Amino acid sequence: MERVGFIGIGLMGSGMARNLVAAGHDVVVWNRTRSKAEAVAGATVADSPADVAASAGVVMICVSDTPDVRAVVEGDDGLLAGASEGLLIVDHSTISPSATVELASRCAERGVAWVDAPVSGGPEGAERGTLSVMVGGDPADVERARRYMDAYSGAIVHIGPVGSGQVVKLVNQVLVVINQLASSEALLLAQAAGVDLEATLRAVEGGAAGSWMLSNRGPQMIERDWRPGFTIDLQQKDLRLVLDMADELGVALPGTALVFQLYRTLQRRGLGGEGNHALVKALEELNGIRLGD
Ligand code: NA7
Repeated sequence: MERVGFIGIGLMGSGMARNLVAAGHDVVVWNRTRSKAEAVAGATVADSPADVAASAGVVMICVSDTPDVRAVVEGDDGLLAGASEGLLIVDHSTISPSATVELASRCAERGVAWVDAPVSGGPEGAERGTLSVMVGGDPADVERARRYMDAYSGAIVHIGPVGSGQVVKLVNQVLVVINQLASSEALLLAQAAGVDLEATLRAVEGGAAGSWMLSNRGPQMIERDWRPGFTIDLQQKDLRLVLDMADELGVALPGTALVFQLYRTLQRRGLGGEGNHALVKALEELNGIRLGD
């Protein structure tokens, strides 16, 4: 096994990096805010992405958005500044599929391989090691990456060439937000009718209407616990990517567009740092009904 680097110790990256250490890998980490990297017990902390690239054979990235991945890869002290031929970059961030293809081809010119591997399952999945990973890349690179991703993944699906993992992650986000809208409308209706919300959840989650969103975020919505598994600001970043791709392809996604607008009202109210399940607050405002009253 090669030494493995991990860049981006945020809500997702921290669980993933910890699981790499727990699986016995030799792990080197870097995070812009150094204290989060230092909190990964058993890992070595590097001074820059370039240092990570110089000492590891495979480097995972899990940072916020497309410009952030560019900065980590192509910045002055970025991965390419320290990379030698044969390095494999595995990008777990959710970013633009077309920027992914472009970055991968610039890396290829330097003999550096790229696998896009966005994840689903939230910080809970990262911590439990049960993430779903949607992978794009050359089959040999994907097999090489799989040996490390196994430490935090429940399902690793190789979709096709570089960029295809990001495309499928955007498909995933359509399902996430429409499930979130469904959960919000359903619980508000139950609230208006005066039935017990927890009993409602228990009664419906095992049937045809069940979803990960309802089972995992429904209880948080009932308790009005808005701590993020995934923030509204990051959700909007993904929906922008979804709507851009749909626009390029000439596809209408009316439900997704509606959720994007509802989240915008919450961002205007300064709630962008809350979890994506706070979507229900936009519908509470429209209806003058509040869960839990
Ligand atoms: P978080 O918890 O907001 O973490 C974001 C991470 O990205 C965090 O480690 C940030 O460092 C890092 N970051 C953000 N911008 C940069 C730049 N420009 N340079 C270096 N590092 C940066 O997000 P999640 O963990 O929930 O999600 C991460 C990705 O996975 C995202 O694409 C999701 O859509 C899926 P910081 O600690 O702020 O210094």
